[in-house]
Amino acid sequence: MTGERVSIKMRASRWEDGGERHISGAERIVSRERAEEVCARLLERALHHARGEADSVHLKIERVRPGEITVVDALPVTTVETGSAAEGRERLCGLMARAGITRPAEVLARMADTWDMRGAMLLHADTLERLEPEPGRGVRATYMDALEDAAGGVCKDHFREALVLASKVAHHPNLVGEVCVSDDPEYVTGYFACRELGYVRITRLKERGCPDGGRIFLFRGSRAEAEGCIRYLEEQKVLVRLRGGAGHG
Ligand code: WAQ
Ligand code: MG
Repeated sequence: MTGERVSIKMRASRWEDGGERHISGAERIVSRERAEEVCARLLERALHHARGEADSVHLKIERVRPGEITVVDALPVTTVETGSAAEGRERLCGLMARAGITRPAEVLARMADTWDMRGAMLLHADTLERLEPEPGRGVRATYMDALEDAAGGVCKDHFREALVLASKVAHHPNLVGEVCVSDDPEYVTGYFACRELGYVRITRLKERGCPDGGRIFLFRGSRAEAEGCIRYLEEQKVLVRLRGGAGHG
């Protein structure tokens, strides 16, 4: 069903204040025939990013065998229209509460610490303890794509990529929610996602021009389960079935 595919990972960074600063990253799993074209597109994206010019771009291409891939369904999508960032954050807290997160405002406050992270913060949903092995980097969900091997242009399709990521994340039994705000200054739509509520877009979660953003994965379970969960996020190859229902328009 999935045929011969390759995983392609891109990350772009810049040297700033003596350190490496993350600009953008992407992960794809595409058919072998499309590998070169997708690499060219990701390179193009890396070199022309709203967050600035890259000093270094990494592209990693690996063969993926069909037997290694898990296929999961995309989360159902709904939208909450909000007029201001403050209203968006309030609605976000309400969604977290409905999903059984007991301290939503505190979770949201942690977003301030995701600045500059390449991955997501992994937070215990009840104790709010951080569970990432490398807090400065966070945990990056990788090896995922839509099952439908779509063409797509050079421009990033924020929604499609986020739905793929959120569907992979929500599929893990110990992950009970995800909060996301884009770090792209012009992209103000964010979301909350979990198995029970699906992927809930919030049309305004930050003000235009603001470069802050990040992700928080909410975890419930034991230490040992946290290790398994990180392995799943970083290593399990997942294709997300969009069922033709997702995508713009
Ligand atoms: N795994 C974990 N965390 C990640 C990953 C990943 N693969 N990719 C990005 N992040 C973290 C990282 O800290 C970024 O700074 C932050 O998330 C935001 O990433 O329905 O564009 O790629 O229209 O800027 C939401 C779409 C778009 C809402 C989100 O995120 C909609 C977006 P960005
Ligand atoms: Mg971004």
